[in-house]
Amino acid sequence: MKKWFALLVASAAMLITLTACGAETANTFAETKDPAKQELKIIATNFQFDQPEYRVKQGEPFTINFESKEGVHGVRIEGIDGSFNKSNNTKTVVASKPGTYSIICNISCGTGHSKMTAKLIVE
Ligand SMILES: [Cu+2]
Repeated sequence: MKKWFALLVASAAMLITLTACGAETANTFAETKDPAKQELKIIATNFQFDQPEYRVKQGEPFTINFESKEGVHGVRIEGIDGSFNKSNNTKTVVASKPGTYSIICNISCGTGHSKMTAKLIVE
């Protein structure tokens, strides 16, 4: 009986943590029409992004510019609505809090697709 209760408490705690994390990520970035102070330039080739980590400053609008120099790639950044590719390659957003967010290729581009990951660090 005690074990069962402990398990229930543990699962509930885990669920709360997961939900909280998701909500936090979703609220970090907001699209803005304010002039950008930084640029987040991401260049994709077969099969990698040009940097393992990208950094932007919290509270300063930044413009995302995505370019695919080789192959057909797209990019999705955790917490930022939509994705970027050749025809839709830019957006200006602002981050409200620091954190680390995953960057992934969202177009099934070939053998190295699963290795196409990077990080966006908001500092
Ligand atoms: Cu890919």
